[in-house]
Amino acid sequence: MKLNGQFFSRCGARNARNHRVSFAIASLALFAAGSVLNSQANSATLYTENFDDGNASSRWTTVTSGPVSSADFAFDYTSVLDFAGNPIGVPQTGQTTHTGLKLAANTGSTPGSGTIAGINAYANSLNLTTSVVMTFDMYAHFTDTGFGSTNYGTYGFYHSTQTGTFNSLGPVATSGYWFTNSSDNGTSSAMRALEVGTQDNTAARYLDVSQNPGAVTSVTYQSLFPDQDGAGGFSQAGYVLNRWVNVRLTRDMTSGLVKWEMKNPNDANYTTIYSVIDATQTQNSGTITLGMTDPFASLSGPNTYFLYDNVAVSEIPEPASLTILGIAMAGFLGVRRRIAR
Ligand SMILES: [Ca+2]
Ligand SMILES: [Ca+2]
Repeated sequence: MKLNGQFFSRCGARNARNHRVSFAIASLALFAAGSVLNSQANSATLYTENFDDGNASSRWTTVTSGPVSSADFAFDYTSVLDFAGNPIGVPQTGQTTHTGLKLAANTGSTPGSGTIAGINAYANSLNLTTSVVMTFDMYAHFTDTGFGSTNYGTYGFYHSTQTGTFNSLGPVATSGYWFTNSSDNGTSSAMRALEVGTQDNTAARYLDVSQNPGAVTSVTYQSLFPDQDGAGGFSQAGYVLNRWVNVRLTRDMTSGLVKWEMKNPNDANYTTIYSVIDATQTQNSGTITLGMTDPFASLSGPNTYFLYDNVAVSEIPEPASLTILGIAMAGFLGVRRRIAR
């Protein structure tokens, strides 16, 4: 080892042994540091989808239930207006593109006709097997007076199958962690987290100790998403209807943490909507999904749909590597102290 030789040629004989130990441990520390850095660099991003190239439909598998559901994987929202007639804008600061995924369920033009329906898109060629963070942007669009406004965004990760929709208020699908938020307060629970088909109704695990942002005690929900139209029904305090929302899902397989967070595009920090330490962790591989469900037979109008954009999945570095680095650094510093005496 040439570097080793050069290093020791400059060392006095008396301290050669200490220096050799010091150098070996320093090398280990540097190797460990390099491993961590490489690990972070290599594993930082597992998946991205911005829908901007127009070919995203080939990269996702769509499953529908109900006869009038649709997916547009190259939807241009440049000219989409909100309830007040203003452009909906973009969900990320500085974003210049306006192409995303549009999902609709139970959509039609005749109020009064309709059926409960769901649609989910699953990313192809993605198999999450480690701890990850998933982020995406969502807009629950509704400007159809006279039609049903209560719909749910449905999304999740670690789905070992690409079959099954989240239909009505429960997933037909048989795998993964699911998260679903009502666009407004049309049901008893707007925020629902599920493992496979089992909904977690432990209130303490949700923001404001409630799954219902409309409850008078749900002050954080309502300050997070303030009402935008006063007495009007196109926006209600605490609900995601008619606004861009940044969503973040976290799964840490070491601790068992499963966390669901949201924020407005201009917020500095996410707000935790739901958090649990999953002791059993039975859902340990699979892909991601984005979806929409209409849990009521009343029809959704032509301007009632969910938009998604800027999907990304990053791996959480394993803490074991950091532990190795810590041990190595402690050993290195210990030797340094002994030499200094
Ligand atoms: Ca996009
Ligand atoms: Ca309102």
